[in-house]
Amino acid sequence: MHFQQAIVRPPSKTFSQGITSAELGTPLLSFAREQHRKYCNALEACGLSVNILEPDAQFPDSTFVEDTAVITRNCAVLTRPGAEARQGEVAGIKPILAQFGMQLDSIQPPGTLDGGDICQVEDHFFIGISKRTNVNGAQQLASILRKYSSTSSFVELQRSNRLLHLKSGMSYLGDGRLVLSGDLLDHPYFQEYEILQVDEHESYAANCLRVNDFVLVAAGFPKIIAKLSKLGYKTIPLEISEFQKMDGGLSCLSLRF
Ligand code: CIR
Repeated sequence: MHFQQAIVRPPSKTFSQGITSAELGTPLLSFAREQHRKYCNALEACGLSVNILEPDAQFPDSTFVEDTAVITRNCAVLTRPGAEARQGEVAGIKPILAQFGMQLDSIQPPGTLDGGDICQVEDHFFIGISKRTNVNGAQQLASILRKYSSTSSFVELQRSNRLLHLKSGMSYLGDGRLVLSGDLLDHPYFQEYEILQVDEHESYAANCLRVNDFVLVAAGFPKIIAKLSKLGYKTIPLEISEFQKMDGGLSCLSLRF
């Protein structure tokens, strides 16, 4: 899949008041802003035009834009985030999607769905059923995708409390290759793919991001970076410690299309 555009929203002054269970300490806003700037530079280096929205202090987690929409080749689906405090973020992302002329669908109550639970593998969508995405939300997304001839399957995350979202534990690299960590490694749905196993101590790095000719990967995880390099991928390691403190990963900081 070739990406041309990204949408991001830098962290606002309320960033540290967002939801987190990481217990890694309070993020420092100046570091977070700097890390976010470098993230945007990396996306540009991958050939994307980066559309930067205004920071939104009303929603501390609004920098994690990926959770507010699912963008596919044919449509964009406005989500209904599972954390009530985040539901207002969706109205803030709608105008730019409309500006790009996207066909908009949306998840309705009682469905909840976070973009971080959606892992697209070519024309198939794995949808994590998590603390944030419920079965009703997943079914709504599946039926929207069906309208455009895309298929989906549901991946139950309940047995692994460790993962906030499906993509906290996996990524699709293209070329039929999945990066997987923890319980997801044994999941029957994934056995038909070539699997890159993420070491237990590097599980945070499972959320890496293939963008055109590059793979963005969290800095400080040498084993997975070595595996990616061995397969010929050009990696861009990025320091994102301040976002990790707020339970966020690389993919959740942008919407790509
Ligand atoms: C939250 O708990 O909703 C945010 N603090 C982190 C969201 C991370 N999003 C993602 O991995 N897609």
